[in-house]
Parts: sequence; structure tokens; C-alpha cells
Amino acid sequence: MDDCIFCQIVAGDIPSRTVYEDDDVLAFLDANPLAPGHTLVIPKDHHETLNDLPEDLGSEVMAALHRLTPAVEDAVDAPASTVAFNNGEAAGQEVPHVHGHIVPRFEDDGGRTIHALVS
Ligand code: IU
Repeated sequence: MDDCIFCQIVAGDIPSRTVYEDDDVLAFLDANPLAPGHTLVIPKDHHETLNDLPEDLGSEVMAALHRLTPAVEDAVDAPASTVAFNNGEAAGQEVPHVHGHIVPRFEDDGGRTIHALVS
């Protein structure tokens, strides 16, 4: 989709800091991180929400989240992370291209919850 910012990142038209890439999935650092290492994991193909995502591609995204979550935690020495999708505009999804958040969490980060992802 020409006007989708994440599709433009996939195409390389907008720079991002790539964390991981394969044929179907891209992971990159969030431009406005809630914590050091805040990473977004997206399917390269444009799908607006999880509801629109073919199951096999959803499995690819989940597999990447599964592999990347401990790697991101290790990279920033975080003991935990919040892993979440805002799924649809009313749920706080601002970019209409499916993306999972990996937000590293720390003992002293104020006990923020998943609601921190909803703007
Ligand atoms: P949300 O779940 O749709 O609310 O999250 C969108 C995220 O995309 C949010 O954390 C933004 O900081 C992030 N983001 C980005 O990394 N690069 C961009 O160019 C834009 C948004 I626009």
C-alpha cells in the first residue's frame, strides 16, 4: 500500500533500524520507544489488523515474536517484556498495518501495564 508508512519501511523508502528480517517478516526498532529496545514485528505484506491476516502469516509473525522476545530482552538486559498488539483503531492501533510490540520491562519502570501501548 503506497500510503502505508510500514509498507514504505518494508520497501526501504523510509529508514528504520532493522532488528530481524526474513522473506515474510520484518522487525525494527520503534521510532518512539516506550523503553530501550522497543521493537515492532510486522508481516511484510500489508494487512490492517490481525483479523485480516492469513493464519500462516500470523504463525510467521508469532514465530518471529517468539524468537525475538528473549533476544531483545538480552540486548537491553531486561528481565521481562510486554508483548502486545493493538488490534484496531478503537484499541489504540495508530498504524493500520499489523504490528506486534516487544516492550522490554524493568523492575523500576513504574509498573506500567499494557495500557501504556494505547494512546
Ligand atoms: P500502535 O500500536 O499502532 O499504537 O503503534 C504504532 C507504533 O508505531 C508506535 O509505537 C509508534 O512509535 C511506531 N511508529 C514507528 O516506529 N515509526 C513510524 O514512522 C510511525 C510509528 I508513524
